[in-house]
Amino acid sequence: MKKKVLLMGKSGCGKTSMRSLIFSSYRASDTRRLGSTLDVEHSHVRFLGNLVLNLWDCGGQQSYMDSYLDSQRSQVFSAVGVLIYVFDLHGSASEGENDQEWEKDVRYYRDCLQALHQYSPDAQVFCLLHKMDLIDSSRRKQVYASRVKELRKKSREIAQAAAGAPKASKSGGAGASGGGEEGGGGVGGFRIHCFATSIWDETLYRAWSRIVHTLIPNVQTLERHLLQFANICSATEVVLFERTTFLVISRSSRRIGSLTGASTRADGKTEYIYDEIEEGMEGFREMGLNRENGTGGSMSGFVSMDGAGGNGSLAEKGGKLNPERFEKISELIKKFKLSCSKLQSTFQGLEIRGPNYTAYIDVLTSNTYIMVIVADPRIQLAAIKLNVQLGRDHFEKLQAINPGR
Ligand SMILES: Nc1nc2c(ncn2[C@@H]2O[C@H](COP(=O)(O)OP(=O)(O)OP(=O)(O)O)[C@@H](O)[C@H]2O)c(=O)[nH]1
Ligand SMILES: [Mg+2]
Repeated sequence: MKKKVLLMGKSGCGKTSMRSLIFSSYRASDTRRLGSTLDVEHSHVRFLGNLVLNLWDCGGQQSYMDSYLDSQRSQVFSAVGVLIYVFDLHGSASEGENDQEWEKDVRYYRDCLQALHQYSPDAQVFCLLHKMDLIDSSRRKQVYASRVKELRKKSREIAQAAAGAPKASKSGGAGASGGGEEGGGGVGGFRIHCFATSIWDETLYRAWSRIVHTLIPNVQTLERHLLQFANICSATEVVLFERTTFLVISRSSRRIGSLTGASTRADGKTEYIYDEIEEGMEGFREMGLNRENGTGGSMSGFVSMDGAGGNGSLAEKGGKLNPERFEKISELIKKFKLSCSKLQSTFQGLEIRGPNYTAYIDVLTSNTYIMVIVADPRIQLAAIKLNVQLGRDHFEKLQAINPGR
């Protein structure tokens, strides 16, 4: 099953950088030498076996943008699964002359949304408010909130205008029900999901994990089986990562009934909350400390998992679990894998034994890694390993029979 993913935004906003970090073996600092993308760069990324992401990295220079919206309109905006629109907050975050940059950006965004409405009315839209690390930490929250408010307003206006206007003829006709859906939904049109991101910390992994999460077929089934596995292992938490990107695919927790950013439905299935009104500041998280301007971007220092503190700690002060802990692990393991490959060895797995927990990361299926966290000191690591070994066939089959949507 193929899903077309459009990556758009003005030139230099960081599209190719984020793609290279997530899907290729780039470090954040490597992106400084990237050149501007010419026209559209296509790549196919196999994700979880039968899901293939057809990524369109659309060069953002003005002449290209104009051409996507005009002569290439139907070709670019047809059959889109997800539009990821990247905004460069740096340079558009302060009032005054830089507002013109932001307004121009928003105009292009609006035009793209209109085209998407016309050709792919069922597409999901993600807005990444990027380069957050370049915004003064005291202003990030306020800048994010005001920009998101404006984007939501614009998106609603476009939806309402489109709902009022007669529908343009669509090439495939797949969106014939789009107008009715918008009307019935209460909040018209696309639901836009916003995230504050930076290539220098885990926020990028968080946003992309949420994006791919919406594309994975039958992810709820996977989550159910994962919860069952957690119960069998007496594990506190079990997390599934995609093997090459290390994006979080699924997670199950026995400690916390309802996961951060997710809700558990009456039928026991877990779903992310992506409601436009409920979302609020959902996409915003305070960023890692000492990482401004990329100075602390490399994997430096020790990461505590038990709340002992320190920058990059996976627990917050007072022992409260950091909601971003899994994305932080994605980021760290990805960097660790790169370091391993520099030493011409391959990353296979990880065992961490602390006073209050045991964490074990290992390959589960041909496309996934599993992380099992056990807090019960009576559970032996050997037992966890054996359970992972015994679970492999089951999860491999589950993945294989997973029908496409
Ligand atoms: N500080 C900071 N710099 C970033 C971030 N993301 C990307 N950059 C830098 O932004 C510059 C431009 O990034 P690109 O990824 O080439 O931009 P692009 O959107 O692909 O640009 P076009 O291909 O011209 O459309 C590079 O020097 C990156 O290192 C970020 O989160 N923070
Ligand atoms: Mg580019």
